[in-house]
Amino acid sequence: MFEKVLIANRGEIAVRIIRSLRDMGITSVAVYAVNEKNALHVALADEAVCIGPEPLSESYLKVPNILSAAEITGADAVHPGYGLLAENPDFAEACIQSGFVFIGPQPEIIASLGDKIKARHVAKKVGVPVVPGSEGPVKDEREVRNIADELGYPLILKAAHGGGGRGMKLVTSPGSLSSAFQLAQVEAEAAFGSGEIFVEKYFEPARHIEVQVFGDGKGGVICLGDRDCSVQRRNQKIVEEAPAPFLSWEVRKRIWNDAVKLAAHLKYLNAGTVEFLVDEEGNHYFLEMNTRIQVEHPVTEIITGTDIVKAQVLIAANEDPGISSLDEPPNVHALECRINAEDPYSFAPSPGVVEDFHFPGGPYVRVDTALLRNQMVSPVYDPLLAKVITWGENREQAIERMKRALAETRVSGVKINVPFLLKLLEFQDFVRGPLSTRMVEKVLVS
Ligand code: MV4
Repeated sequence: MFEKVLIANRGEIAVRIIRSLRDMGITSVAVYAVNEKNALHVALADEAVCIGPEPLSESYLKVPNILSAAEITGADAVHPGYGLLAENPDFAEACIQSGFVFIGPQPEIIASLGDKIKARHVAKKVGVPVVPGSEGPVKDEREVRNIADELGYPLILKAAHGGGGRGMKLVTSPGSLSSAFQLAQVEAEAAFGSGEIFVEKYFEPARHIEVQVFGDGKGGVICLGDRDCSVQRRNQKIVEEAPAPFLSWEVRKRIWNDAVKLAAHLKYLNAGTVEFLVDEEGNHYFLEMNTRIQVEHPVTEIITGTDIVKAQVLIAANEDPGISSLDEPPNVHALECRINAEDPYSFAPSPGVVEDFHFPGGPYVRVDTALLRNQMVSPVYDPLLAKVITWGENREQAIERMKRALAETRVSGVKINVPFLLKLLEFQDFVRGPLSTRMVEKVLVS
C-alpha cells in the first residue's frame, strides 16, 4: 500500500481525498498556488508544497511543478481529483514515467475516451446503443445537411475533444445549420485544440442517467448503480440524485449491464462513469464515458455505503477495493445540491469575499466544502462553494431533508443559488416527475 499520496487538485475534492487518505493511514501531500497558502486543503494535508503563482496555467495545470512536488516529498502516487489535469492523458503518462502511480485509468484509455468519436465507436463495437448520428467527424456542412436529411431536426453538433457539454451547438432548423457548424468548429479549435465536430440527433425530452463503474484493469468491473443528472444549466450540473428516480428495474439493469460491458471490454482500470441519455420509452443511448471521480460521487457513496476515493486508492495499489456490485434497487435515496456563488435568478457569477457562512448539518445531511471565512471566491477557479447531500428511505424524505438543509444555509458576501434550488424542490415536475433535461428552463418560466 502507498505510504504517501500527492493530491494534484484544490478545493473541496482535495479536502475529500485527504479525508480518505487519513482514514487509510496514508500521508497526504497538498499542492497550492501562492494565493491559496491558507486554503483548507493545505491546512488539512500532512504536507504541502507551493507549486506556483495564482493563474491555473502556472500552478495547478503546470505538470513539471506538480511532479517536482511529488519528487521532493517522496510521494508514491498521485490522485488527480476531477477537472484540471484529471482527464489529461499526458499528465497520467508523465506521472507513470516519473515513477508515480497515477490513481486513475490507463493513459491510453483516458486518451481514447477523451475522443468522443472514438468512444462512440467502442460503444458501438461492443453492442451498446449510441445516439444516432455521424459515423465520424463531419468535414463540412454539406455532410451535416445529409445527416439532417436522414435524422431530421433538431440536431446537436459536438466537439470530438469536448465533453461534459462543452462545445455543443443545437441546430433546430436548416437555416441555422451553416452558422452553427462554423461556430462549433472555431470554438472547438480554440477550446480543445481540435476543430473536429460530430453530429447527433438531439433527444428532447430525455434524461441524463450515468452509471458508476470500477474496473480492475483486467476486465473485471463492479457497478455501483446509477445517478440522474438531468438538472443542468448550460451543461453545469445543479442537482444530482441516486438512484435515478422513475426508472423501472428492467431499464435500470439494461443500462447497468451496458455500462459494465463497455468498461469490461476496455479492461478499464479504476473509477469511471458511463453517461447515457434515456428517452421517454426507456431506450438508453451512450453519450460519453468520464475517466475520473465525479463531483456528484457522494450520492453514490451514500446509497451504497462505500468510500469511492478509498476504493480508487486500493485499486491503484493492486489491492482488493472492498466494494461489490449493486444487484438490487438500493433502499436509500440520496440527493445532492451544488451551492454556487451566483445570482439565484440570473445565474450570473457572484465573485467576492465570503465574510461568513453557515452550512447545514444534523441527521441525514452531509456537506462537502473547502470554504473558509474571508475567502475570495473567484470565477477563475469555480463558483462551487459547497455540495449539500441529503438522504432518506425514499426520494420524498431526501427532498424534505434537503429543503430543511437549504433553509439553514447562509453565506454572506456573495450571492448563492439557494432560492433557485428551493424553488426547484417545490416544482411539481421535479417532485412527481418526469425528470428531463429541460427541467431548469421549466422551473424558470414557472
Ligand atoms: C445530449 C442531449 C440530447 N441529445 N445529446 C449535456 C452534457 C453532456 N454530458 C451531454 N449533454 C446532453 N447531450 C443529444 N444527442 C442532452 C444533453 C443534456 C442536456 C442538454 C441541454 C440541457 C440540459 C441537459 C442536461 C443533461 C444532458
